[in-house]
Amino acid sequence: MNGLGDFLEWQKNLSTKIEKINARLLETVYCEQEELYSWARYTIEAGGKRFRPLLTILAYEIGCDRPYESILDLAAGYELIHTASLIHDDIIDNASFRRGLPTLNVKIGVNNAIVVADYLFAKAYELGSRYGPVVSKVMADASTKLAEGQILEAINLGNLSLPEETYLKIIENKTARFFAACALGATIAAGAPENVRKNLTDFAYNLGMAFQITDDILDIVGDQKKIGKPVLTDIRHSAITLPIIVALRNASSAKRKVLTDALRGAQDMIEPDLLRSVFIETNAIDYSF
Ligand code: GRG
Repeated sequence: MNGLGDFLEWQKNLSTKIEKINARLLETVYCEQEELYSWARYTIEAGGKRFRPLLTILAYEIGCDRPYESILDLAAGYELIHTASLIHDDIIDNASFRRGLPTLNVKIGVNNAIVVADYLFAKAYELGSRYGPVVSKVMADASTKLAEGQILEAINLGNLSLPEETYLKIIENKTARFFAACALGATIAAGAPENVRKNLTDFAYNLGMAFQITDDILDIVGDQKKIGKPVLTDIRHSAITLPIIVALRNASSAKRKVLTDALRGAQDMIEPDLLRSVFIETNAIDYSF
């Protein structure tokens, strides 16, 4: 791929790529156990942006001239790890909505949801193993970082003095390193030269950081229909994100109290518009965004 023209052409074929990713995901999770298959299908058919598999395909196509169909297994593998981790995340948060539908924990109960996620993880690593030990390790390392990021976030829930560097470490592990692994795994599979691997991996890492910060902003000002879950979900779970760190730093004491009450789980006291006004007045988010 060379230049903007090629990228625009690439974008035109996006829906075909998403259809192929979806077909590969469904083929992969097929099994004889009827309930397991239908529950795995439910999570896959719920959709999602398919950002990670698309990034995997993009990096592969930049890395070599072979057709992207040969990287679909790896792309699907990354999406399965992502989907499985969201199932676990929803269990941890006791969340009710994901991708615009009831979460698996609500639909089939926590115990079964845990097993469906475990099943998706198993299938994902099997797909990754088709590209050899080096690519498999890249995939496994990304999962390790995902777990580290999740735990670092969990132990800091409600920590009103969370340093910005710790927040950045959390999102690096939860999202940026995973994006970077998509690009690295794909370019290794493509046999791309070292400089191409490095540049694409760095690009994906930075994209991941920006993606997660945007995700954190959308938790405050997003549209529930577009983000697929209620707004202010993170705040209700006392997660400390970048807009919160900035707002806590800049708020007057009255506004600070509104925010700290919300973060301390005083659920009944959350008035969304009042809470949003804290972020706008403290310049923590630009509402014209
Ligand atoms: C993989 C070993 C292992 C453990 C998992 C539960 C857990 C540990 C990690 C969860 C971390 C987490 C919640 C990451 C989510 C980050 C994120 C930006 C989610 C939203 O991604 P989108 O917007 O979602 O791409 P869609 O639904 O579009 O796919």
